[in-house]
Amino acid sequence: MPQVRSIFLSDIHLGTRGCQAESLLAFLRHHDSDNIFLIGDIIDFWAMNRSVHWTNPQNTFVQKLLRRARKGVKIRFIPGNHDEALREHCGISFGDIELCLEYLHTAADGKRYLLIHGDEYDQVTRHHRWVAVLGDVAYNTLVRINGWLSIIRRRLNIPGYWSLAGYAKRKVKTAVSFIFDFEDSVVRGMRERSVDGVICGHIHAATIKTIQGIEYINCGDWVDSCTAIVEHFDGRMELIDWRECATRFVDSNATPDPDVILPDVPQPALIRNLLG
Ligand SMILES: [Mn+2]
Repeated sequence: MPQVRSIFLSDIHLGTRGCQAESLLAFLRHHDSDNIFLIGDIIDFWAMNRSVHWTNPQNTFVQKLLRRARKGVKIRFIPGNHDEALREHCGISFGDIELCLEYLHTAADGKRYLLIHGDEYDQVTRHHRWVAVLGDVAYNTLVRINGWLSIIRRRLNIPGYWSLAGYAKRKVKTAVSFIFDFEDSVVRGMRERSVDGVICGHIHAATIKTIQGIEYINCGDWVDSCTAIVEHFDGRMELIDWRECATRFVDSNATPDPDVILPDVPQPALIRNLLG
C-alpha cells in the first residue's frame, strides 16, 4: 500500500563518487508511491566522461526503479543537463520508464505543476557551457573534501553531518545570489505557462515556497543534501530531508527489498541496452 501519491527526485548523479545511493535506497524502502518523477541529472554523463564510479547500490537503485515500473508504478524521467544525451530520446519509453522533456503534473488537489529540470533557466549553464563544467569540477572537489572531513569528524567522535558544499552554498555571496537569480528566473518563466507551481532541481537547494504567487518547489539532490519531495494523497507537498528523518522510520516498517544486486555491469553498456 503506497504511503504517498508521488515521489519527486532530482540530481542523483549516478556514476559519480558523490552519489549517495545507499541513503536513496533507504529512502525508497520507506516510500512506496503511485508515481515517481525523475527530474534530471539522474545519470551524470559529464562526470562519467572523466571517470566512472559505479557501485552496487547505484545498480540496485536502477534495478529497483525498473522493478517498480514493471509493477505498475508510473515512472517519468525528465533529463537534465548532465544527462542531456537522453533528451533526444524524449517521447520514448525504456524499461517501462517514459522519457519526456517536461511534464505537466496535476496534483490530487487539482493544482497544476510544471516539472522541469531547470537548467534552461540557469544563465551560466545556458550561455557558457565550459564555465558550468568548471563549476562542476569545483563542486565535485568540494563534495570530495567533505567526504574526508566527515571521516575526520567520525574519528574525532564529532556527531552529526556537516556539509562543506552546503556551507559554501549558503555563505558565498555569489552562490546565494545565484540561487536567488535562478529561482526568480524560473518563477518568471512559469508566469507565461500559467501553472500553479513548478517542481525542478538543478541547483541542489531543496525548498518549498511561494514566490510571487507561484509555488516554487526544488527537489534538492542526492550528492550532498539527500532530499526529496513527496506528494501526499490530498495533494500536499512535503520536503523530506532524509538525513534528518531517517531515524523516524524504524526498519521493521520497511517493505522487503527483493532487488538482487547485480554484479558490476559496465554501465555505458547497460544504458545502451536500456535505450535499445
Ligand atoms: Mn543540473
